[in-house]
Amino acid sequence: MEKQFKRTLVTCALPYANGPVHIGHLAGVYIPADIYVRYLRLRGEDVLYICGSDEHGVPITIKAKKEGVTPQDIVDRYHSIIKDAFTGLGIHFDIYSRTSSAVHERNAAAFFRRLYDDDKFITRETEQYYDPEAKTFLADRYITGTCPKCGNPGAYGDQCEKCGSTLSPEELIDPKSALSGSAPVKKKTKHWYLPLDRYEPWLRDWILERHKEWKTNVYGQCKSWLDGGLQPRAVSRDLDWGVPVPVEGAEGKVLYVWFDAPIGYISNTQELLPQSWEKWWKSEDTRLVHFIGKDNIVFHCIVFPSMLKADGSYILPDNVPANEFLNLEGDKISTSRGWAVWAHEYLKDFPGQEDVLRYVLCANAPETKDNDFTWKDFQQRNNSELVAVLGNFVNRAVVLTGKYFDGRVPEDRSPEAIDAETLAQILPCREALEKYVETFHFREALKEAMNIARIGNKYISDTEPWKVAKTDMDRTASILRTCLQICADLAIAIEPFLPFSARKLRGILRVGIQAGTDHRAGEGAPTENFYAPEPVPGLHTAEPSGEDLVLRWDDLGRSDLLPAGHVLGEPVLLFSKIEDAAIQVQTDRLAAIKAAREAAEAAKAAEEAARRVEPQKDEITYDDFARMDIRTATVLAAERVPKTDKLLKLSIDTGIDRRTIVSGIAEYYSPEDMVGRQICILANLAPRTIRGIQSQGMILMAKQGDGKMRFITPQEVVANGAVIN
Ligand code: B3M
Ligand code: ZN
Repeated sequence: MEKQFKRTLVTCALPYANGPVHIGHLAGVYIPADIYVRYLRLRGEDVLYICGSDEHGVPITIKAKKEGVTPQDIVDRYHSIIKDAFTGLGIHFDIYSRTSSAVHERNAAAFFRRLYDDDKFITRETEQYYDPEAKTFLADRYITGTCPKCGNPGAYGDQCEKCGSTLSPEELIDPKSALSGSAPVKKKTKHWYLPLDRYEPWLRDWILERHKEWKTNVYGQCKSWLDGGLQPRAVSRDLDWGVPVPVEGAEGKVLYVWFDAPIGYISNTQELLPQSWEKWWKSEDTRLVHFIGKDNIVFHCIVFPSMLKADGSYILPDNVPANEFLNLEGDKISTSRGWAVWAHEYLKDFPGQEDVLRYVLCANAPETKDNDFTWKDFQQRNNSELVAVLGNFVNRAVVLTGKYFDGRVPEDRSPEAIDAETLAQILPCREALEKYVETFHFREALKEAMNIARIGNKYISDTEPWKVAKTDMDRTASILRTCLQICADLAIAIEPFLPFSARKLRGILRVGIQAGTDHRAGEGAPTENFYAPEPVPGLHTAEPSGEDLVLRWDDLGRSDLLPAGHVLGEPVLLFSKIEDAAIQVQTDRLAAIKAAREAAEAAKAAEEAARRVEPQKDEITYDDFARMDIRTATVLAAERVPKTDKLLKLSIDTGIDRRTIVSGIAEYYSPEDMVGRQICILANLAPRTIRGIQSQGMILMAKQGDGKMRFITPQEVVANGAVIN
């Protein structure tokens, strides 16, 4: 028998405030969490919905340094962009706070201090790279040097972005500090470590024995971490941006971002509910669920639970339904490479179509394996699913009711078996939807909600009320009444997934939905949620519209949701077709990003190739060299050699004689470039016939690592035939 909880605490991974959120974040974490919370609230559950910006960590300080601003400037910028984007997409956390808040700094320090005072940490003294000029320790990312694997001179102390190798600063050739450029030195530094190894037996039991119900990808990753053996993990860093370590003598040290960030969930709860936060975090009646991406599994299933266990007064997560990754047009989404669809940009480009993105990201969610987002699929799902099925069914039902019954729900004047049989199909969809949502299978749950629209669409196409109306208005009344009941089912079923469209549909049907409470108002009584209909004018009737009907989740699947005579609102379109032009704008934008990246990579590759130096040849004696007769010469005439784009035929004055040399420099020089130039030649090279032309000698060229050729010319003009020694 599953344990009954009094309340559910849902946390969402705190997005790093070093960039906007993109569709990968939304599909992986925030849309599934929002569906789950909305659903639980519709079921009348008491849910607390927590998130906020994760504002510490080295990437933020690096971005600040790159832009010449402070880390606070960076997090302020992105905190508000991220927060507005969530609101714009209907993701309404009870609080969206931030880890640079005073509450969090106090709370994270106090959390650390409790573990410190209880001797739950071990300390280790290690040698870290230190910048003697900037007088600061250097995080790996702050050390640059040449990659030992591929020669990339701009590799970082933790990774080479060119060949992708994971590195350590010790491996870098000629390491330099990214702060001052000086050579870093090794210096002893003390840090605190959480001895995860001590929690291994407990974690094995808690996860592997008592949470076999966790998603396969999550359970599997935890098992491999545990099978690999856990090591103590540092919980402090030498950085000046973060929560200072609250221990005497720890100046210049801050909490490691992955120690501090999960505590942010607790801090944000305290900020919202200063009096009553403990019942959410310390009572066994609370069910804690963390929504995260797969790269955060170890922190939410191993590290944070060990921290909570070490403290001993907190509950532990009951589930951590991590998703895999979403790719974009077949390529990994990357904030640093700009390869993303940003949430805030989507809202600007597709105003009023928030639900289309919610729909596509749920339908394509990477729930069990990485998945791909394409703009073509986005357009196709909108046009052939949302518009053609859901929108079309609702619109036909309401428009025809307006046409034949003055916008009022008709009496069931002439029922037939197909009506009740059709309505009887809704309850199984609801039951399946509930099972899927409660086990975090949101893609399948969404399909069940859409099945209700498919059932309605099939029913109206099969019964063809527009034809029946020509002869039998009573039958038409029953058909449309049945359709409108299904529309009311949809207003409830799509609410967790498509809240904007559900609100519009409530306006068309003039129904409100009684949902559970939320805690956005903070302390005191939670706010009752009544999802009001979007106000729309009454349809075809001078009378004021009837009383808004109030529906609940449990009404879903009943066959008499809308009573006869209930006045409907205007049949506004729930969705609109997305034209190719709108998609073209997006694919052009991505193409431009890809082209710019490829050009930058090519330029970088060429630059690096140009610096590549050929190894020295085998040693020769002076006599070997002395046999070569190298002279100055001047080009008198030049022309391309037919049928090749590499060769030039040059007539030159060697000071000894006039001769022809054929040279492979046409890629780098035009004939016009060459005439009049003084060059250096190897005069006594045995003549060769090249493309039928006898070439007597060779022009000396400097060839770079990238193959680019430049001819050698004396600094000042000297007489032709001058001997070069
Ligand atoms: N800031 C998100 C990430 O790894 C990370 C989550 C913290 S949740 C406590 O992208
Ligand atoms: Zn490399």
